[in-house]
Amino acid sequence: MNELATPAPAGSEPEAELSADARAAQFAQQVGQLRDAVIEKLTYSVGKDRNTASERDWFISVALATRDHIVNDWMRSVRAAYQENRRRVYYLSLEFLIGRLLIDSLTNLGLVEQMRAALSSLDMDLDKLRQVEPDAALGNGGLGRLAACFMESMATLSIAGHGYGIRYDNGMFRQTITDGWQHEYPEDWLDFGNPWEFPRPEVAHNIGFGGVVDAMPRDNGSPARIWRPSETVVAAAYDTPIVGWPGADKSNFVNTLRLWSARAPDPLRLDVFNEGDYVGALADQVRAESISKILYPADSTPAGQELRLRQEYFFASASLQDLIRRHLRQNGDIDALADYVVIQLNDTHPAIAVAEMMRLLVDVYVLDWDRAWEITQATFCYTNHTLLPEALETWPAPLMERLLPRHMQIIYLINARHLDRLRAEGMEDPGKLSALSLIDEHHGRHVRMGHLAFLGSHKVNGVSALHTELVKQTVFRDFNEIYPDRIVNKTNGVTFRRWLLEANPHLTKLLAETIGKDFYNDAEALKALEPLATDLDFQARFAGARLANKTALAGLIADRMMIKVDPNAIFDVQIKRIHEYKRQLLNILQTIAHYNDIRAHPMRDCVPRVKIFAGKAAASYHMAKLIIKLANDVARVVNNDPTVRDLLKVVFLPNYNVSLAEAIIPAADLSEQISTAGMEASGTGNMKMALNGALTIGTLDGANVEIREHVGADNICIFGLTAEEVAVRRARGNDARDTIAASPMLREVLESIRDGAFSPDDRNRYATLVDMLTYHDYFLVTADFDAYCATQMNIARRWRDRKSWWRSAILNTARTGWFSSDRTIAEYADDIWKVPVRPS
Ligand code: 26V
Repeated sequence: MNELATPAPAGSEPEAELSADARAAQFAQQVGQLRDAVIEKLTYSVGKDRNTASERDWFISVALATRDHIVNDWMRSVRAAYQENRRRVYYLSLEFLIGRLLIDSLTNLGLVEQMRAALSSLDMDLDKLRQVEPDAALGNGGLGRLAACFMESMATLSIAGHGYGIRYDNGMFRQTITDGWQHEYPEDWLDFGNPWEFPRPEVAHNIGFGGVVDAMPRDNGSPARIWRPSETVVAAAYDTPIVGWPGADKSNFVNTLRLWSARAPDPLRLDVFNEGDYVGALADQVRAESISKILYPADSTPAGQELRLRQEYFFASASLQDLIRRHLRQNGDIDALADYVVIQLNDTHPAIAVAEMMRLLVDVYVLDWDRAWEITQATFCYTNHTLLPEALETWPAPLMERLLPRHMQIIYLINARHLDRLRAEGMEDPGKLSALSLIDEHHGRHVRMGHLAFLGSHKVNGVSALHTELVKQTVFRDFNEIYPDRIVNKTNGVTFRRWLLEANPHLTKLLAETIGKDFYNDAEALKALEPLATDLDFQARFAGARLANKTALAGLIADRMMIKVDPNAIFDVQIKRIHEYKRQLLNILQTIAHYNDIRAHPMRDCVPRVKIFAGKAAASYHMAKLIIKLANDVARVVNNDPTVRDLLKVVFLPNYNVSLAEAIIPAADLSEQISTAGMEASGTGNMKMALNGALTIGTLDGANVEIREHVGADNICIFGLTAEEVAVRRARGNDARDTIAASPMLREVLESIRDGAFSPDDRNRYATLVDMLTYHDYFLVTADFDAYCATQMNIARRWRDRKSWWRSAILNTARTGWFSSDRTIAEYADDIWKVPVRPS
């Protein structure tokens, strides 16, 4: 299936200097070596014979053979960073949504075809084996996937970057859909071992919790504080090498993702065991290890649980201890920390690191407070990823006092100094002072982690131009007035290796044949396609590559869902977490309107469409789960209605993850980015689909605004209220009843849902949902409905004019080079981190 997965083996093949014969000889030699290596791994590492090995055994052998190719480059990269005494970037993130690594690693090593040939000589198929690898799903959605793209781009740009996170035993839950309802099951990515990681049992740090803080007299008069934790957990390191795309010198830079696993200091309490309490003897171990047991599977609702705070502190403390130890080993001087270290906080999840850094500098390394604060601020930077009020983390002060008593003292002290300074500068307004305080006193004391992250950092960034503006105007308005230079924008990006070269080999091959391979190294080189946008021959080939992807996806849909879809229909795709603000509901309502229209006008010539949905709902998010049920109910009715005659199909693909995204994105014609304006910080799926030649239907939200600027207003379909209009509408109080009354189409749709047309087994199922839309339409679904439907009709018209459609699609691919995460990371490096990057 995937014989085109041939991004040039750039890593290992100095093409320009070698003759064709020499290249062929080198290729054959690599194939032979890989074949031997795979057999050796199968025999001596997996302990299996060729005849009895399962596909999983083969996958592990192939991964281990691949890993060996990474290790030399890895050691060279580590040595280079050390010898050049590079300034290091530490990316602290509770989530890394990596997906599979086999093809990713082989691509960047330039060994895809060699491995394919090696395996085929062993009667094995690389494309089959790649499917065996479980996804590393250590993230919820956009924020975690961004961290994974950033790791790859940092390696690509030869930045000495280290990722720090948690090695969850169970990542994002596995979603099944039964009878239309979502069910969650634990995910088991580690069950058969993880061939990419290196356990580092010698790298372990003690993490304290609870206890008391003692004051001890010191020579200089001010007492030293000694924290005596009541509980200690050990953080044990596991390293995964992250290979970058090769640079101009053809070498691969390799960075480390270090994930922490929690251990009890003692495996069991022997005294308790000896008394016969076998379960009690293990209690400490269970409690300690629960910290790295499971990823919090919510993407915005506050966790509000002690375990989440324990996770945050556990990984923040382990990471700071680790990086300080590395710094001291190399530079010896804690005072110079900020010269050699920059720490990026991925959202507020690691924000407790600000207080931990102060504790380490003041209590352990005995720096005076002011100097410690200078170093802390010069070291940290913070990225905000959401304005949703429910996602802005706060922790109850009593919980913090109990779990992290010394940190709470430090936070109070940071706050006192901060407020004193504001007062000294003339701020008197108690309302302003209370808004700027690290402590929210409104409904029981809470620590505002966003405020702590802001104050402790020298740069704070939003993730798209619009989002950054809104960050300045809303959550950090008062801070922005006081520190006007601190907030900057860094529009997100995605790694083109995974999201174009690996996910879409058909298109990649066509592009390489047409404009050469420059875009492998520099995404902006895709611009060379622009003149071909109206070339009918190229259009046909472009459409052909896309049709191959759509046919493959149709096969996947048939296999998994037993639904037959026509690859020539418009593939209209909405794939992302299920959330009211992302408005899957708007899409479903329009689907029903379209269905009604087909039935009302059976003779009308209509463009065939396949509506494809995928995404997970947080387990406790009832409305999101009801939206999934509605999508499935609508799918059942529409797909089984013979009057629809295949003009409309609705598919909800279960268990959305990185690998499923890789199958869907290259096959999307239409990319749904329809959030309530002002609510989607950036989006990154929008970039991936545009890059692969989909047209976007979207609101002026997040990075859609910049996608429009880049691809041109003619090549994107924008509709709906703007962020400003949303704010005005909400301020004046939005009453959907008038809107519904004014739209016969919407009325009909809502009535059919309310009357149980899609839930004959439970006619009341959607009563609350319709009520919500009628009386509390906070996300303005009804307000944007007519504009959305009109835009969808316009899209059908555009689809009929295929020449114009392909022109727009090609221009989307040609003009989205700017959305490469290499560009984003180069901006971070230049503007925030102050580290050099290797030219492509
Ligand atoms: C918040 C929480 C709250 C507590 C429970 C666990 C949890 C996990 C994650 C989050 C953060 C959600 C924020 C997020 O994912 N933002 C997304 O970030 C993307 C990358 O910048 C961006 O493209 C999306 O627009 C934005 O929604």
